[in-house]
Amino acid sequence: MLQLFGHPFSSYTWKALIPLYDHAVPFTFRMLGPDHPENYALVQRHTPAGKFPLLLDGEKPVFEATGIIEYLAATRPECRALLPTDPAAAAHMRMLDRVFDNYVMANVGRVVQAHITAPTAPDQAEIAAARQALARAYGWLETWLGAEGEPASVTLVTCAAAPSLFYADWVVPIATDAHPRLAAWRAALLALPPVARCVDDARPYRALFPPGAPNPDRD
Ligand SMILES: N[C@@H](CCC(=O)N[C@@H](CS)C(=O)NCC(=O)O)C(=O)O
Repeated sequence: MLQLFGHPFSSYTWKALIPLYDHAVPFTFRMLGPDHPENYALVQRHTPAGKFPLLLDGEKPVFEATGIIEYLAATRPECRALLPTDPAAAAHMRMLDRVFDNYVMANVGRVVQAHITAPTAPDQAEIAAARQALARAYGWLETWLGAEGEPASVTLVTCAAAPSLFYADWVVPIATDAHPRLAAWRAALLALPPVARCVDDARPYRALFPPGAPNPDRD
């Protein structure tokens, strides 16, 4: 039996949940939070940085959201399509996965971290630099979508893109005039049933977003 350790508001937990939900893979969700110190202790024991999500397949720990998706694709026949079988196409998808982690989610993380570090006086220069880097990533993604079109189906790139674009839009809104393809793709991603489920399950936790979350009705 699979166990996934994470939190419903965590973008990287979503990244691992999306393929599990999409393929109806049976698993037990192990919540991280003050009520479950045992789950926290287990994540600390099994992962190099104490970060989640963590997947346990029996006794085997699998960490890093991308690592979990790769593991599901490799070990579960129903998850095989998460990565293309053609090696060059798979390499391309892995490259795109890095774009979302390193240039979208990482810059959201910089803004979040600035607010955690100094809640009453966050470092405005750091926030401005992160927002600028995020806007640059939007420009690249808009051009990429123009060249390749929206990826179909739920794959590694969908799992990476949906949570990172969801939260990025809270930090630097993806304007429909400047980035129409990216805004449309974000909306399409949020309409996918496994993504919509993650968005809904996270709604009660929006107050946890350090820079301040938008209205609960706004995705
Ligand atoms: N590179 C990791 C990043 C995981 C990560 O940053 N997780 C966050 C939650 S979204 C976390 O564990 N935060 C708690 C902490 O850093 O102590 C992955 O892809 O899984």
